[in-house]
Amino acid sequence: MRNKNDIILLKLGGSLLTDKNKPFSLREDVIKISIQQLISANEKVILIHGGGSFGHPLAKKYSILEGLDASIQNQILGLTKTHQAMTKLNSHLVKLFLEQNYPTLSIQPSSIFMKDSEKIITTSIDIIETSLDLNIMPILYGDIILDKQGSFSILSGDQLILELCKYLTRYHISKVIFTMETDGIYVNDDQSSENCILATECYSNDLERLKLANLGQKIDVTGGIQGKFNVIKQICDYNIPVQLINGLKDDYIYKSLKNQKIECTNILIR
Ligand code: IP8
Repeated sequence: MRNKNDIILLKLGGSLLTDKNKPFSLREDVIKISIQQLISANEKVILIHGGGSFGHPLAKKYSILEGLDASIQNQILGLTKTHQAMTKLNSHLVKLFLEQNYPTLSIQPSSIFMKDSEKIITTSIDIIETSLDLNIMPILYGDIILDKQGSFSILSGDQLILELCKYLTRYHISKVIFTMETDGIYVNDDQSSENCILATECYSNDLERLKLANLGQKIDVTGGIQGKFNVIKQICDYNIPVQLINGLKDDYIYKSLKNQKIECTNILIR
């Protein structure tokens, strides 16, 4: 049974919500179905979404991840445009929730997080906790992040989840769910490089050793699957289980939120 302070962190991947091959294009049907499942589940959730074809093309064009570089023309303008693109995607999602009378609040990661000598800091985590107290679902997203040394970078949705795991104190995170376009992590079985199987259970400290099947994962500016593994491992170090689920399959988001059985990858803590 859930405790009243239990929450779930759910990440809707950018490649699920948008068409990554076409800048600024939404996958409206996927978005609507995902939102409907979240509303039906009606669990205490913090929703985090990725950048997809909104944030990534601009971040790449202006090398935002790599920080301030005077040789890149209009980089500062590109930085602000990257943020603006993310708020556009975010407000679309918030609007859809509100149209269904589901209270959600957009919280700008670039306003509550900063970097200080590579460490991510915040003084505003209580905004998120107070929203949860009020039964409002906070919606955050991969964003730009400014640093105290005068540069900037990207705070990916995955990294943001890790920071929430670190900083949330009044709420207990019962699990983190990452939605993707496959059922989870596929690995090659030992005999053949052609046969790949779904890893339904995997210990966090075995992630690096997995013989991953190449399913043509799209690489984004924030690190692709290896970057995700790195974050997952650190989330598990906080004793929080992680589930990688297929966001395109019927009711999987709902079922995962309700702890019902689905075909997916569960990352276990040893
Ligand atoms: O899609 C990246 O977030 P992600 C956000 O979670 C930007 O990696 C601004 C590219």
